[in-house]
Amino acid sequence: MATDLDRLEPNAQRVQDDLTELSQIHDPASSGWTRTVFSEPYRASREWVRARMADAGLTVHADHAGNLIGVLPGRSAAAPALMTGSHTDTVASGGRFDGMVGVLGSLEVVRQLVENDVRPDHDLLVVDFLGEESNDFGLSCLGSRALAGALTQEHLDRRDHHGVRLGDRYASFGLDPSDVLRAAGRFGPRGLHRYVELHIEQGPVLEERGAGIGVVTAIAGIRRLLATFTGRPDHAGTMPMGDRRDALVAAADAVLAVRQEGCGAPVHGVATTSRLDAEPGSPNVVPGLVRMQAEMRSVDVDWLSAAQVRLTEEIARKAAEHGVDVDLTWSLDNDCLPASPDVHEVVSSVADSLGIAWEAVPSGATHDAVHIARLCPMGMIFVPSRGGRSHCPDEWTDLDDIVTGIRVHGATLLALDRAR
Ligand code: HGY
Ligand code: MN
Ligand code: MN
Repeated sequence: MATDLDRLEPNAQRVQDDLTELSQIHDPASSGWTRTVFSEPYRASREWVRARMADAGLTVHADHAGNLIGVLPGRSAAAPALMTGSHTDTVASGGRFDGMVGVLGSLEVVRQLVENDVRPDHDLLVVDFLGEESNDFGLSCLGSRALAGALTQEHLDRRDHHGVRLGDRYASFGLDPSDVLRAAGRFGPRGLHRYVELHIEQGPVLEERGAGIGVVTAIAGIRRLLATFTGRPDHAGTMPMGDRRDALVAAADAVLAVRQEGCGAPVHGVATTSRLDAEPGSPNVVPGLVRMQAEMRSVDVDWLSAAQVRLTEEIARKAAEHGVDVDLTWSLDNDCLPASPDVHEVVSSVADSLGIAWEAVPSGATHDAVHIARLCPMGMIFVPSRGGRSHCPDEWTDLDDIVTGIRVHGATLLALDRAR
């Protein structure tokens, strides 16, 4: 499948320099690397990315939703565009590779194409999507969601723990919320041909199986839970144990119920409680109010739906035992989505032709690809994560593995360019 053109050799030192430079733009006050959406470090990093896109030979603009879109014009004036990219925002105290490998790897592909005078038929769009990481609004993939027409007024009206609206955060970042809602499909008049994204695996499978490349089979669906437990505040020194309505004890049972569901999943399925806020939080007061944040994920949508029902019943039952009322609000972050078989076939054939061992793997992490899949057939290329760790300062992928991923990424884009 691969031709000489596809053996474009990434410049490893240039990739390393880009990763190093971008990782230096972060919030110094926190451990690891923090560049969360709408933050000042994130604002600064967007300017750096925009400049690197232009240096690579792309014509760059920011769309209404805050996505940075770089265009490498193709030879054909009639063909739909090829799209690739990822994100450069991080979780709080995150790592240096999640998302960055996809954006900077795509820039290295563009530089190889320009330097070797290889011009695809299709326009090539390289996108740094705004705000891929889930945030205080419980919503991941803000930019790709908007581009795919899936960001709604309800989303913009969501409030964070401090009561701030998402729409107002956009405005504080210089983006008009009403424009954000009109960003759908505004990347070119001829639609999209294919989308492929390069990303770190963020799990242990490739390393365990000694594979250099993961070909993603599906992206997990995510259901998010916000639970509010209302008990009764009492004096911690005088109220007898049997007479209490302790909201934090009810929440603790719910945390264990979430974990039990995740551990009981028959196929890929996970469940996590990530936050408990107890009030009043005084050492001598029985907690009267607790807010709990949790999520469940799986590539098995039937399990996900059944688990949501079981968990809702179990949490309510346990809360009643403690005399605590509970309000459960579930939301869908994204549906489970299979990758396109034809893009999957191209990636695996390219890896085979380059003699690179690959594995078909599901993605427990969500990605911008899950939203762009609304616009065209999509696929993803994974590179190994050391120890399967991610969303933490220890997140690491060897440069050699990143270069291998870029080689497969570039050859895949050229193969998709030839695909009708
Ligand atoms: O949450 C995720 O899976 C992704 O890292 N935003
Ligand atoms: Mn990511
Ligand atoms: Mn992430």
